Amino acid sequence: MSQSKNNITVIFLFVLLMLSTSILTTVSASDSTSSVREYWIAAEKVEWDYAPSGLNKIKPSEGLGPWGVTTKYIKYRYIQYTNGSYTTKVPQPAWMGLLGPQLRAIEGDTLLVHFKNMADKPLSMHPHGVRYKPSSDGADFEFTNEPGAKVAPGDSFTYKWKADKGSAPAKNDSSSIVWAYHSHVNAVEEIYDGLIGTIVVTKKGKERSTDDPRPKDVDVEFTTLYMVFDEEDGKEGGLMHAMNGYIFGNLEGYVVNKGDKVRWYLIGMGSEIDLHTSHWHGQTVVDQGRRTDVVELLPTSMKTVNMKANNPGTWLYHCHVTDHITAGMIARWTVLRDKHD
Ligand SMILES: [Cu+2]
Repeated sequence: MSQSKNNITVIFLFVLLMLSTSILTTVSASDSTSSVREYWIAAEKVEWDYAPSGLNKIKPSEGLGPWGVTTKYIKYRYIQYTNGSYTTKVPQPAWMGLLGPQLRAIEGDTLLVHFKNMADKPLSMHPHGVRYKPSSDGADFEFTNEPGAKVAPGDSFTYKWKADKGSAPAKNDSSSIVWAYHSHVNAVEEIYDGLIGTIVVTKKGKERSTDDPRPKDVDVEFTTLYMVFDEEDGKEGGLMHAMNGYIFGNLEGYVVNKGDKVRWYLIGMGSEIDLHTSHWHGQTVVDQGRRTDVVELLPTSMKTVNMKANNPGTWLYHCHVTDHITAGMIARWTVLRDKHD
């Protein structure tokens, strides 16, 4: 009798062990499908030059006009560091210009964004598109009293943003989509300050690997922010019609190889004058299934379009609003020839 009781106990313990193993396996499986991605970002006060060459690189004979009287202004920027010691900056490609670092997530991931205010006024980080609690909204301090909504100079705050299903590409989207983030203590002032960057969310299963969240179905990704920075209270020479903070062809580095699948992330920002129409010479793009070579951007539009680069050459790439062409919202991009051309 005592033997049979022992057998029952052994069987019971065995079943319990199997159950607990299967529960543990499930938990670890769900963990392995999503990641926590950490970023260290500082806000810093910098001098910015909208035309570092000093030239109108599109029509040199015309010069920089009223916008060239001065091209240097004090701006604020989001700068990425490798870790919480904030000593080593993460380099950015030249074409990113004034843009803050591009954060990345795969659908299901959590972003832990450590923000340090190294500037001289209260600032924050407020994201579009991702899911967050009020404590990680980075806005509306006078209502919420949340510390992340107003980070004092010298202080730090960690935002927790989830790239859930509601952040990820939907049925008609590309395999990755772009969202903006910006400072939101005094949002209008701080967007013009230059405190703006992007988040790219890749659809689950479309990433290159867990460690490399870039979409696997494209070769090159570029981002362009179209915005008129108002530097002198509306005076024409201080209305800097910029692409990523550059005017008159000073934005450089949009270079691809013939055959590349290129994804363009386009952001519009600003006010009523910021009605922009992104236009490529030499190639067309597909915008959510629609073929075009002009993409409309209103303030805070966030669009993702795709291009198969197969027409070698160096081409204009600009806003097609006539007044904005005149004011220098224009750059170039290049498709390199291959040995068969
Ligand atoms: Cu424009």
